[in-house]
Amino acid sequence: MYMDLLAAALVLFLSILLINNRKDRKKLFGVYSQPGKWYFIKYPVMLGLLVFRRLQYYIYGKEGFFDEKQLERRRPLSNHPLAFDAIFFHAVSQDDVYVVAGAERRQAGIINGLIYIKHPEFGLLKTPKLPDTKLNEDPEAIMSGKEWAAEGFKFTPVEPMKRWDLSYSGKMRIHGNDDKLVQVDMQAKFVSDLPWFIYETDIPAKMLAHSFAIEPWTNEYFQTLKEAHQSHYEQQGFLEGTLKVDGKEVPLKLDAFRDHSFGEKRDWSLMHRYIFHMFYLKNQTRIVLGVISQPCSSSHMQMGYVVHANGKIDTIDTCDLFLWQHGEGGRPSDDLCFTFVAADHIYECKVKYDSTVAHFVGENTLVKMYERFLTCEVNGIKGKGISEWNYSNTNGKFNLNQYHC
Ligand SMILES: *[C@@H]1O[C@H](CO)[C@@H](O)[C@H](O)[C@H]1NC(C)=O
Ligand SMILES: CC(=O)N[C@H]1CO[C@H](CO)[C@@H](O)[C@@H]1O
Repeated sequence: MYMDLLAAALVLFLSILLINNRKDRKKLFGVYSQPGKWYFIKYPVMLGLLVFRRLQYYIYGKEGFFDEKQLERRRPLSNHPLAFDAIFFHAVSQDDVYVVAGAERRQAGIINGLIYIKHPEFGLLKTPKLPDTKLNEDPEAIMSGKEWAAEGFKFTPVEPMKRWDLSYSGKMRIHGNDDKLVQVDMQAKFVSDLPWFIYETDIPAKMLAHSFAIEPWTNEYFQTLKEAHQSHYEQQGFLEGTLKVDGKEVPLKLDAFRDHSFGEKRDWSLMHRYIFHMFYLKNQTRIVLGVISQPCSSSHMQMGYVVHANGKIDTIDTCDLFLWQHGEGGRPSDDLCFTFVAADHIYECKVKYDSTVAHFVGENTLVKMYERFLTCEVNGIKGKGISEWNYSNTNGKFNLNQYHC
């Protein structure tokens, strides 16, 4: 008995010695961490911690855990200079109509806001200050505390997880024809009966555990994890309304997506880069996939899900879209192929970017965002979509002047 224990201790000691002497793999391109020698222990530990933290959520469900009314309103900004409260809308139709609209509330009545509308009849329209996104929030909106409004646009939550109203009234610029201004009036509503998806608890714990387990664990690292906390949820739905350009009116009827994020601080300078895809297939299946690199918390994290026509959500479990293989030099790729697995089903995606526009956020120099309108094919089913390629412009790692749009 005694000898057995001694032998076991010896084996354990020698294994630790052996593993500890192994070399960790270098970060790819100096940024992207790879599973290290202790990954096989770090992963289950992290998985355990995450599942434990989520127990309450697993027991009480989404409704028992989150208050929809509280989520679906303008959030008061904390005192932190980088506090934020941001909403975003995407909408797409199979006949090439696209709407992108976003508003990020910041301190001192600043909103980073933008609208792009792409329509076969009118071309690609953009709010006049783009590529600059810094706008002044409407004083009435600050007073009422109900909506996100600045320089012509207004986004208003009407019924939690059911309806938002969007409007824009003002001039817009025609892309590629930069001096031409047109008068645009858009009245639309985002409506939905589809489930919402909240990142903190709906991303599979396995995916998160993997992303955290590949990073070096230091005190500083866990501190950052605690501080970098943001809330983010998304919902699929439909955008319906009318668009009037220089007096000519057309109806809008699009598949749509929206998100809402808020938190103590959003520091765009911590981000390295990310690619985000949103596919709307002809058969009403929708796919969301983000690959994000924020080295202080996770240098490579993948997250996404498939929403079936009946509203059922399958989360993505593995994916072979790696940031460093696409556009790491600062020039977004013209097309892309990758695969992922959700609910044991393999999806093969082909993406072709049809047109791209760019803008800046964060005092206009911190982040360069490419907003891309695309055609896709997933397992043979065609679709349309929108992709965002966001690059941090602070670390000087990218040459961001290579792509003209
Ligand atoms: C729609 O297409 C996707 C991708 O090919 C497929 O996974 C999904 O099952 C299809 N949905 C229906 C209802 O056929
Ligand atoms: C998914 C995501 O974080 N997208 C961000 C890309 O950049 C815009 C700013 O233009 C943000 O508002 C989005 O939230």
